[in-house]
Amino acid sequence: MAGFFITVEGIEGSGKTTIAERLEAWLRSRGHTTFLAREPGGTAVGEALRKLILDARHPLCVESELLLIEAARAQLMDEVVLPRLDQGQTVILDRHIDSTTAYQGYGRGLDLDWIARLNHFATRGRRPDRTLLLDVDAAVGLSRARGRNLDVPYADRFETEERAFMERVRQGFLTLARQDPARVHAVDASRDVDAVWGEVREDIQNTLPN
Ligand code: T5A
Repeated sequence: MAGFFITVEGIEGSGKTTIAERLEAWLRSRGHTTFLAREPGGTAVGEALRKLILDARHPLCVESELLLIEAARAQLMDEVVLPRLDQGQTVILDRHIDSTTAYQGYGRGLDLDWIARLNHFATRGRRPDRTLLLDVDAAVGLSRARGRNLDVPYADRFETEERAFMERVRQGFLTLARQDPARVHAVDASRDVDAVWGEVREDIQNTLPN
């Protein structure tokens, strides 16, 4: 019994969390046993690493950042994702391997081959069955994300990055979508939430095995 593995990707404020939650509720209503988690995170170890990775008070070198993200991912795959897929469940991740390629590779300039190898190592080679890339202009995404995060106790390090960085990340995601059109479906996420959700639902409806 093989489960189905969906990832939701995009820059900050593209609407990933909103869409991933709708997707999970919809799949549940159709009788799927689902599991939704965010990366980095999703396990006790992963959530502890997430705090370290996102805390602007303790700057990380880019190599440490990459390795901590991959460590959180390896834990999530081992503890949760792979066993649940083996049980036939539908797993949704809010960010996954493409975020690492886009942020640490295209955004921060780390070697793409290294990242591909680390992604493969951390996931044991299990790739998502479908990836929804919510594509939005960097300025729009950042303003949505900042609007929501004004009351956090410390600055989210990634959300203090400039627009130029986010634009490189966005172009990285779009390159990935072009390279792997059988897996990655890019959705125009500048539209209102209901329009974005409608396209996502239709795509998953057409992609899910019967
Ligand atoms: N990271 C992560 C890496 O660098 N490498 C990696 O490998 C991984 C896994 C944390 C950070 O970690 C970095 C990237 C990130 O900087 P995160 O927790 O997913 O990742 O953080 P964000 O992407 O910043 O999460 P956000 O919550 O800000 O963005 P979402 O999830 O894309 O957006 P969402 O759904 O929370 O919506 C944000 C706001 O916009 C509104 C929502 O209501 C909300 O207020 N909104 C819309 N408004 C208008 N139109 C729409 N279509 C809207 N959709 C949502």
